[in-house]
Amino acid sequence: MIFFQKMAQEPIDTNCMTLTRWILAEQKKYAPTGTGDFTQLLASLQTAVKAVSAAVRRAGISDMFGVAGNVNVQGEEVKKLDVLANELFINMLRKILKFCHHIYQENDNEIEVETERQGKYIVTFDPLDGSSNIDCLVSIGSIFAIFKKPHDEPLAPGDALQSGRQIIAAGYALYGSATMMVLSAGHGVNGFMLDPSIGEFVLSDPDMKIKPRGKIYSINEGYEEKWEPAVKEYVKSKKMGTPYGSRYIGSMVADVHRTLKYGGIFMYPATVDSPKGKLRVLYECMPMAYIMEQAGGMASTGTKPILDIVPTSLHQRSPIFLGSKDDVEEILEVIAKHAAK
Ligand code: AHM
Repeated sequence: MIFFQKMAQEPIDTNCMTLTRWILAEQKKYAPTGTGDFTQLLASLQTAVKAVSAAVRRAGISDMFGVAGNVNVQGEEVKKLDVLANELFINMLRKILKFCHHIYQENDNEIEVETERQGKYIVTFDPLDGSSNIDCLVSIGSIFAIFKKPHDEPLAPGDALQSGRQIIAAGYALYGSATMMVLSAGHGVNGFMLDPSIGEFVLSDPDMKIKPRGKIYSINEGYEEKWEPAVKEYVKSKKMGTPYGSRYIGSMVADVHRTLKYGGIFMYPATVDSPKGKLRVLYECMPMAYIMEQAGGMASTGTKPILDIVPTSLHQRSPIFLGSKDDVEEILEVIAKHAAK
């Protein structure tokens, strides 16, 4: 039997809001007399994300999986995907000479930028989060936050150790079944889908809001024996009555994006082995907390908002509970009850 189906012709939006247009419009709206540096910084981040996305999509056939320094069948040295992503972010940011300093995950050293290149901003980023998922093709992502340089003097070590309340923009890119960039510059959250046919991010999810309560909890349950009693009690309660669904990808960007879209709670708590949790404050917890708060959700360490942390070291970690307001408040009540015992 042969079926014939007329393919529905997708209407072409000849006036779509691309991320580039949106960035320019935001600058006009909120900083009409600005120098354009911030716009250029966001545009460079966008370019880095596009380049990483392209690398992720062809990683398998380009032999970029595996260990750094691998040699491919042609005898050429192949960069591992996370090394490549890191270099792409650094080079895109460095090129524009507008940022001053960035803190990233793949190396324990900050990148110091020559004095004449120092600009007004500090960027913290994780170029390829969820790297343990690379080789099995599970979604991975990039995360970033932008702070202002706190003074006009040359940068000093520690200038990046600012409270999350000083963030001026943050976001993430998810390399999933499509590539999506979710961004906030302090006036709500917008999601842009990469349209591969034109190579542009197009506004697909305007003014994203998280539901006040969801039906999904997300945590690595393999560590249950190592959790504090409050977390054990809370997770157990989510399995009673009308149980919540359980979802855990193990890529923070993917888990947070699902939480933002469907509601619910994502948790990476402290464990006996990691009393400060696993996720890094400056380039994992804070950017995601900023997005969550801007979308009407919450993000907490268990005792205070993530954005209230003033880090004392660049690679500081924190436990994190983020997502729908009612869900996060519920676990905070359980934690407070245990603390009062
Ligand atoms: P990575 O940068 O080594 O990939 O670690 C960060 C990732 C997060 O994306 C994710 O939320 C978490 O580690 C998962 O950790 P675990 O495997 O302990 O559940």
